Amino acid sequence: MTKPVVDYSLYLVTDSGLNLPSRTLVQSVEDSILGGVTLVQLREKELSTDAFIELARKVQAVTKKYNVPLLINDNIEVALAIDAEGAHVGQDDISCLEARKLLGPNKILGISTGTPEEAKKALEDGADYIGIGTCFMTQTKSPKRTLGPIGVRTILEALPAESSLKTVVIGGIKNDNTRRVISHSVGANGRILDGIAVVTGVVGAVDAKKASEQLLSEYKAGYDIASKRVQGLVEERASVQDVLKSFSQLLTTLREKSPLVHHISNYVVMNDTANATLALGGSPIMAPSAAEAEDLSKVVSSVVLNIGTLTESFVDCMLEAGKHANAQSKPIVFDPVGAGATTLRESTTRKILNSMHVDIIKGNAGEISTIAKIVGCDTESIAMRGVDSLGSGFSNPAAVVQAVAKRESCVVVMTGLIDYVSDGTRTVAIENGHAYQGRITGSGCMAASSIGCFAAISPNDHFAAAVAGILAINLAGEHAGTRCDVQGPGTFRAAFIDEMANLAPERMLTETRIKSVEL
Ligand code: 3NM
Ligand code: MG
Repeated sequence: MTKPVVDYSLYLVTDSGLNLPSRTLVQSVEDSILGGVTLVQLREKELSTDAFIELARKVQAVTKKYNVPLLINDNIEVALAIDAEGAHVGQDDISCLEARKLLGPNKILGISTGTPEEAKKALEDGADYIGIGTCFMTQTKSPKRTLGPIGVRTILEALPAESSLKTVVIGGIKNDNTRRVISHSVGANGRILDGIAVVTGVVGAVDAKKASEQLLSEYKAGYDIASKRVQGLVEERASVQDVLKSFSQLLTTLREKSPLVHHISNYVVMNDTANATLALGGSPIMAPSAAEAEDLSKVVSSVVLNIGTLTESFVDCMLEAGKHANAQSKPIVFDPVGAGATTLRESTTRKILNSMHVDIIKGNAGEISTIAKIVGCDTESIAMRGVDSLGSGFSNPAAVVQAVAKRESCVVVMTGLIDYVSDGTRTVAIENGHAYQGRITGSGCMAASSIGCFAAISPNDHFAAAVAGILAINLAGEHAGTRCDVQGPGTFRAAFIDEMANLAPERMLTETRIKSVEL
């Protein structure tokens, strides 16, 4: 017998304890195979070897009927007794080398891994595939920590691009996160996950067939996006010149449409960000309650997440709002205020980036630097810190912004004396602005609101939205800062809001100082 060829796309891992009482485990396995499950693992932690063999034979009757490979969790004796297609072992079980010895060369062998080192060892030890986990919190196990797509990506990147070791992700994989996990975990080495391994998402579903169909279709959609990313296939993008031309039109549209912009903001700037939104032409809704997030996602046009004055309830609300905004395809602007300052802020930033697709990230040099670290972007090699005359601390801030944007497939804005905006391909430096903006609190948060307003009316071009948002704020800053009635930060703050409302679309183009950066 030769080693079976395995399709890992949708890997069902069973759990009798979680199986709904309305059907037998065997029935639920059959239903899920009919829904598209491509590989089954029988995972029984409580059964004696004899009882395990008895159940395995029943399950095998079904998997054989549909020609789907069956793997046995942990117990090699059971795998051999029923001549299953292979086995899966955990880090605390029998070693991969031992398991291989017992199984022989023609059985499928998989091992659970949670670190790059474990993944590399699995490859050396002759595993056919690795389960990468735990991705998200799960009731099925009690994980010490979760990896998220960012952690999964780090493990994929530890593997040689050309190795034949297959990879599946496990832990909290559901219909509503599969696409993002697959598309977002693509390694810089071009590795894409070969499948998703699911327990509750199938075993706990009322209709296991339908749940499997949906999961498989989400996996395929994610794979599609991922392979386009690997091939560098990006859609045609407007040139920076065209973006600039559209800028005054965007402001006009913003005022005509007055879109609702959902803010989960902080106590210090809530009033300023709401007023800035209004002054620019949007309609702010300040709603920091998780219970409102789903309802709001249906009526708002964009979401701004700001992690200043962070509390646990803000975190819950942001995660909930992000999930629903993604589901409704509403753009998300993320303002990682003080991201590196505390453990809570750093872990929240990681959670946000892991659990939703953020469309635009806006931060200062320190915040973007923290984000670069979280997403595994090697800024040291792109631009040394501490040798820059422009105040960002990076010798080549534009390159850092572009690299983070490329890595996260989103638009990144880094504010400072000069502001940088990049979508990973197009990168610009914006020189407009006034020193007073740095002397009041909330200027940066208002910039995020401004970007949120423009993203609301430019849902398909977030780069244009970010450029327009930054330009609008900076031009208002210049107008206010040079007014003769402005005496200091206090009067500037009022004038700043006034000048946002006074922005005239037709003047905007002539005043912009923006440069395309070629890297
Ligand atoms: N192994 P669910 S997580 C069996 O991290 C298993 O190795 C994991 O269950 C690992 O799909 C996990 O219900 C449970 O979240 C996955
Ligand atoms: Mg185990």
